[in-house]
Amino acid sequence: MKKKISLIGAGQIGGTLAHLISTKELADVVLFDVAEGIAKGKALDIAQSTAVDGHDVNLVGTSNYEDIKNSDVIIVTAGIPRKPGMTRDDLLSTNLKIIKEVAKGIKKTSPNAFVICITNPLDVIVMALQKYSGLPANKVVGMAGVLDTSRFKYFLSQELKVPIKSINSLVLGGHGDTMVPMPNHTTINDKPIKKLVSEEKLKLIIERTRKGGAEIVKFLEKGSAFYAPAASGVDMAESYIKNLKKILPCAAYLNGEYGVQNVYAGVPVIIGNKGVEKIVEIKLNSNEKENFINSVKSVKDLFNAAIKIDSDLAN
Ligand code: TXD
Repeated sequence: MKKKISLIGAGQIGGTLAHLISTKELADVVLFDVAEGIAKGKALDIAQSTAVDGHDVNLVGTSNYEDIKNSDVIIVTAGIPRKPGMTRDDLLSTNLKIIKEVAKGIKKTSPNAFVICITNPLDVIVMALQKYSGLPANKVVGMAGVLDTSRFKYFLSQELKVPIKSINSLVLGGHGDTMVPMPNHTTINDKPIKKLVSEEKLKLIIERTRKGGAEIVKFLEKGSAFYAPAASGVDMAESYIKNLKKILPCAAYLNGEYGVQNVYAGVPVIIGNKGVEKIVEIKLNSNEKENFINSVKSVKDLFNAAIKIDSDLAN
């Protein structure tokens, strides 16, 4: 039986998600947006592209939540992106209101879906989405670590002129300046990165990874990154739909893991057909632990700001 992926938000990332899902024939697609014309236009355009390579995928564009009924996966990008000079946190109040509406639509039509949130500020928005929707925490996850890790790997591959496939790494913590790239958990052809790159160079690459989103926002002037975020979201959706049980760095609900309680943070998780099936606890040295806790603190601080905007989140 063909799976159904609904994309809430048919903007830059939503449209790219739809196209990637269609070229991979991963599932039928519903593109949902309050700007119905954007959803319908992109769905029709991508549907017409399936004839070129004979991809067997149905695409629908809509602004009616009834059309997302019984989705297997829902990927949420509804919201506004950053403009140059804005931080991800500047998007909080606008995107919080949007996500409350989206959560209502999901709860009503697809309470059994696996929900991947992409909207920024990611760690707080995914936490709000889970609270507003009431879906089980293991079925609501945030996409950030896969993107941040792909940026980190790309910069390393450029520096060392090695194929990206030869690099294993992960980035933990929040999606923002406090993210925690993990050089001690980074290898190239199984060789520890610290034996291949100078400390100075590694620091620069880590800094560029932290600012990876802002670098693209500056170039684009209008809008933010969308190809790599979409590819990252599809990687997570595919692991769920095909039960691949991939270990992926995602914003997941922690309930004691890593010594952290009742907050979403970027950690390695196993994604299979039950959703987040396991939080993978890796050994952190004191510096990594400190950085991780710092990152979690910034998420908690911003969530407290979210509660000030909407006290419904306090429950
Ligand atoms: O790694 C990550 N998680 C980040 C996330 C990487 C890059 C971008 N990140 C964030 O994703 C970005 O800061 C935004 O908050 C979201 C979506 O970014 P995108 O570039 O796709 O934004 P667009 O092109 O503005 O698309 C947003 C769409 C747009 O078409 C609006 O009409 C629609 O969202 N929108 C809504 N859809 C449904 N329901 C409501 N209420 C709604 N409001 C706006």
